Amino acid sequence: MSAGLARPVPEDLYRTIRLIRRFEERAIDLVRSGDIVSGIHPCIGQEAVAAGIGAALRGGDIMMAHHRAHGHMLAKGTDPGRLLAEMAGRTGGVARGRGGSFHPSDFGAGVFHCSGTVGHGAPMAAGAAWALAREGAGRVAIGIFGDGAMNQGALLESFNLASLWRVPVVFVCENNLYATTLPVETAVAGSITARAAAFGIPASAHDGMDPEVVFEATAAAVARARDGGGPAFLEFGCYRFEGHHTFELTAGLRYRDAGEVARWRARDPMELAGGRIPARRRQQIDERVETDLDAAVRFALESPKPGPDEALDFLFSSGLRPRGGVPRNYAGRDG
Ligand SMILES: Cc1ncc(C[n+]2csc(CCOP(=O)(O)OP(=O)(O)O)c2C)c(N)n1
Ligand SMILES: [Mg+2]
Repeated sequence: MSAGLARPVPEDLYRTIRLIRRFEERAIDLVRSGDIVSGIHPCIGQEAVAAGIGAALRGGDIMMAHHRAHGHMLAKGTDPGRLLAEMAGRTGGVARGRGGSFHPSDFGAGVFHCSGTVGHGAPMAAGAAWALAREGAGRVAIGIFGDGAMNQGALLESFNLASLWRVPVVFVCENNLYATTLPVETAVAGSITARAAAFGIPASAHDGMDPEVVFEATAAAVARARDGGGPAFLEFGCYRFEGHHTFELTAGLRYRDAGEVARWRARDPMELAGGRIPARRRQQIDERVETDLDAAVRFALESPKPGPDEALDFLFSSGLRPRGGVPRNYAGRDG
C-alpha cells in the first residue's frame, strides 16, 4: 500500500458499493418513470472498481471517465442528489443539467469530465496530468475507460505522450468483456496490458470484483505517479450484471448466455464487501444509504428544469452565446 494513504476500512468500501448499487437501481426506476429521458449505462456489478479507485484518490486529484461513470463520480465524492438531478436534466445538477448521464462533470469533486465518446477519458486525463505536473503540487489525474476504448487511436497517442513526458496519470481500463454487444476477444488483438507496456508504461491486470484488490493496485500506481514516477496502466477484470444501456430492458438482445451472467453474479462485489463486516453494521449502512437516496431522489425531482430560453446558457466558455449569433430556430430571450 502507498505511504501516507490510510487503508480504507472494509465498511467504507462496502458503503460506497452499496450506495452505487442502490443509486443505479433508483436511477433505473427514474428511467422507467420517464424522469431520466436519455436512459443510462448502469454500472451494476462493476462497483468494486469505482469503490477501490475512489478510496485511493485524494480530493484534489482529477478524474476523467466515460459513459458508465455514475459509480466513479459517487466514489470520488459527487453528491448523489446533484448527480441524479443532472441525469434528469435539472438545473440543480452537477453540470446544471447540461451534461446528463453521459457527459457529466463535477468540478467540486475533481471530476473534470465524463465523455460519451469512447476512449476520450485517456487523452483528457493525460492533458490534465500535464497541467498538474507543471503545477507541482503532487496531484494526479486518473483516466477511466472500457475495453472498447483500447482500439481508439487518441488513447494510444495519449499513452505515448504521457510516457515520454512522465506525467502523473493513472490509466484504468475496466475490462467488462464486452463493448456494447461485441466480445473483447473479437475486438482487441494481443493483450490489453501489453499495449500500454509497449509505450514503457508499467501495466498490470487485476481482479476488479474485489474492492480491496482494486484499492491496493490503484494506491500503488497513484503513489508512484505522485512521486514523479510517471504514468501507470491498470486493467480491472469485471462484469456488468445489467445491459449495456437501459434500452436493453426492452430490446431483448442475446449476446451473453445466462450461465455466464450467473457465474459472474455469484461473485457480486456487494456480497463480497458486505461479508467482510458484521451483519448488524451492514444493516445500519443499508438503512442510511436508503435514507440518503430518498433525499437524493426528492432533491432531483424538485429541482427545476431549465426553460427553453435558457437552452444555450453555459455552453460557451467565451460568454453565454455562440459566436455569430444564435441558431434561427432559437427563440431565446436575447436572440
Ligand atoms: C468514438 C465512439 N465510437 C462509438 C461509440 C458508441 N459506443 C458507445 S458505448 C460503446 C461501447 C463501449 O464499450 P467499452 O469501452 O468496453 O465500455 P463499456 O460500455 O463496456 O463500459 C460504443 C461502441 C461512441 N460512443 N464513441
Ligand atoms: Mg466494455
